[in-house]
Amino acid sequence: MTPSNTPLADLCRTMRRIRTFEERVAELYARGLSAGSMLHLSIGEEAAAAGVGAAMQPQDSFTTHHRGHGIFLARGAEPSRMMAEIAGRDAGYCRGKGGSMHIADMALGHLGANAIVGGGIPHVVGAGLSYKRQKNGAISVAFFGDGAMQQGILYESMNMAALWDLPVLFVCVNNQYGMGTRIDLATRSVEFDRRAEAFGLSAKMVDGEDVEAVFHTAQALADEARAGRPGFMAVSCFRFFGHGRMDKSPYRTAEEEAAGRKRDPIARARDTLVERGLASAAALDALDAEVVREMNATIDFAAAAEAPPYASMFRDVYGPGEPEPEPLQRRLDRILAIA
Ligand SMILES: Cc1ncc(C[n+]2csc(CCOP(=O)(O)OP(=O)(O)O)c2C)c(N)n1
Ligand SMILES: [Mg+2]
Repeated sequence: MTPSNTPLADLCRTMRRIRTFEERVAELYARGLSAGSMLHLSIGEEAAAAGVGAAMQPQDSFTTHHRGHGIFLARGAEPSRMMAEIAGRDAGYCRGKGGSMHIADMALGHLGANAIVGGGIPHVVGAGLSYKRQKNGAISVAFFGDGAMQQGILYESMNMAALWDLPVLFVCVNNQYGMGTRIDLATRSVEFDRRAEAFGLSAKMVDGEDVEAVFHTAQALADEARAGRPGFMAVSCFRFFGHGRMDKSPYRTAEEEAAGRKRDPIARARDTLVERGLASAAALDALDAEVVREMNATIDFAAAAEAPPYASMFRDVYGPGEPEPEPLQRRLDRILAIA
């Protein structure tokens, strides 16, 4: 049987594509080809992206936190254009000006990744309000980390979404850490669903090792949100590597890391497919090899792509109707005069 005939196989493949893509992102960084110094990998957290992403529809939109590569891939991003963006190339989704942490694409409903913890959350409330008025059947989904559970903007956003019956879903990817701070050192209450319920949202906690559970929970909450009952879900998972590429996680013991990495949603999905007789290990290996080929090509594409031309520095940065930015040469002259 071909594994792609089952939803679990599709979810497994999406997770494999995310992980392999991010392994290539790490390679891009190690080779000095990434733009900017910060890169955040979601390896270990793939079930949140794949499971919720699969429960969304083409008309839906979303925002992500700074660890959002996987979510965008799960929503149909073209990996080579993503890699080009992360490398700061003109062929990237934002012509190299967004990079890993500010990637966006209106065509795929990506309203923007955001480096400010909690920063992307209120945007989905605005999107949800517009969808409600347009009656277009779309929902808007905010993805954020457990760190944002301690940000006030989340509570203003949940309150407004509930009060106005907006088609919105809040998704907390709880990887147990905000940078080097373990979640129980950041809050006395880790029962996040109870916080959301207090605002009148439908709320669920789900195990991020089990991608099917994430998918089914997201589907149920997305259906409710589409009917004007906003929801919240927290996906519990483990960040396999450091916060950023330079972080060697000195705040975690080797035992904790080893135990955390055993909570691997991809290994679990593979085992389940084989146990249920839905795929052979050999067929899954062949699919993995195909994904590796696909993702290897993204590095070659990004490495060969051009940087944006110097003269385009301010193009696409300001919206139509916004005041013209100061011409580049004049700005440089002014800065040099001050220096
Ligand atoms: C408002 C704000 N405060 C602090 C930071 C610095 N910062 C960047 S990422 C991060 C941790 C975020 O943790 P979490 O939300 O759990 O996301 P994760 O990195 O675990 O995916 C912090 C504190 C920031 N970017 N924005
Ligand atoms: Mg976190």
